Amino acid sequence: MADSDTIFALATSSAPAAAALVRVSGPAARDMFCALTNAPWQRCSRLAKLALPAGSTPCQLLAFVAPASFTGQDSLEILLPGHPALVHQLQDWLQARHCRPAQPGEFTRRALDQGRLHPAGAQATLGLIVAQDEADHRAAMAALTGQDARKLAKLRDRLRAISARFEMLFDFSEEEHALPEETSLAADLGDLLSELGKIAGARQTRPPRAEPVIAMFGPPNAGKSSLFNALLGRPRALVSATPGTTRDAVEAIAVLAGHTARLVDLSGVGPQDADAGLFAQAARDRALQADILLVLSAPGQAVDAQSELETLRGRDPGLSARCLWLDTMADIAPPQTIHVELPRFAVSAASGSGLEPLREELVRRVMQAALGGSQSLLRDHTGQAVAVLNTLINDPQAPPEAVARDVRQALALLDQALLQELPGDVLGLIFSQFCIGK
Ligand SMILES: Nc1nc2c(ncn2[C@@H]2O[C@H](COP(=O)(O)OP(=O)(O)OP(=O)(O)O)[C@@H](O)[C@H]2O)c(=O)[nH]1
Ligand SMILES: [Mg+2]
Repeated sequence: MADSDTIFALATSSAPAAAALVRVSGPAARDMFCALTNAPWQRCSRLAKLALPAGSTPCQLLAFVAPASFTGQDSLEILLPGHPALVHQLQDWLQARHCRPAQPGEFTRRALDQGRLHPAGAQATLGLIVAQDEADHRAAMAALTGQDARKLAKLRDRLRAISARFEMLFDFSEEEHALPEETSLAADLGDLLSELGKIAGARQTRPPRAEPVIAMFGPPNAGKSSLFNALLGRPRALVSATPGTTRDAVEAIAVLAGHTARLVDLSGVGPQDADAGLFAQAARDRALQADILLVLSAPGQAVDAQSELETLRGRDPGLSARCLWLDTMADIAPPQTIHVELPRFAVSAASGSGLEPLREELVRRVMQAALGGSQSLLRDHTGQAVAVLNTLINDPQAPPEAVARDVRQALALLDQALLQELPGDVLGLIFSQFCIGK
């Protein structure tokens, strides 16, 4: 994947629309622009005509001269009528002119390679893509615009000053004037801690997963194995009308829109579970470990499914954030009218109805799980620093040398948060999660 290749990607939806935007980045962008407009290469917007098999097609060209472009390379944006056939023809046209389709995240990777984007920015861009709610969105924007980093840099300087005062205290701890200074330091540290806490965020975070686990959970005969096979695209698990068919968990790797996940089909749980609850208990344990838990309920099973969900929630109050509720067998009956406080999908493994929206939601959640809970190393490191300082502040008996050591450790964590020196494997993970065109 050399940066000397010229890459292109559709940046808008592939569905019919008023307009479509194709981005091009690399050395061939300049020649293409000059050939199409007879104009010199410069940052500008020009109208042009593309000679496509469908005929002469009007388009608007936006030229970005290196290094003043998103990728830092010569880049072109081609805006044309949003007809899928025309877009395909333009893509063929580009391939015939030494361009190749971009890999997922390749535009952002180039921006990073050319120094146009900070690793934290790349990560925040992904955070924006997978944002689940307003809070995620706000956090990703704060990271992307550098707002978090600027705030954190100031807080780190404050902590550095506090650290120096602690060191002095350590040196003069035998002296009388140490006591008022100790009180004032504790107060300053408390203030700082609450500011740092705002950046770290209150959200519970989970470590990144290479293969996020999606588990099928619900009463016997809820259609778990059928949905497992449907998502997998092949008949891996046994399906039968006899309740209690699945006993040991069945696992398989599924690729959902290019994203890898581990699907786990569990034994049925509830009043009619198999083998006096032995398999059901194993199923509940596995369900709690899932990154994404699908709670399945066939017509007539909602009360049982809900009571099982409550049992699990009793063991992990944070579980709801990882759960989706699926009303199965939508081809034979509509979803039961029961209130469920979870995102809800009506699906049919038999007819395939409702599977597409479910897949889209799963892809989003798999991307999030693959990256871990916070989607920000800056926030993760800040969170670790907050944890260190919290322990310290809650232990007033700690000897001054231990306090000074902990403050130094927190400082190092904040330095790391600001440096954002992402190891290569983390970067690879981030870019593999991007959609084409980003
Ligand atoms: N009409 C219809 N029938 C379905 C659908 N999904 C599953 N079934 C049927 O429901 C029965 C149970 O399906 P399974 O997928 O084996 O259910 P399960 O939840 O894995 O059951 P256990 O392994 O016994 O817990 C089978 O007869 C399936 O053919 C569906 O979407 N529509
Ligand atoms: Mg089964």
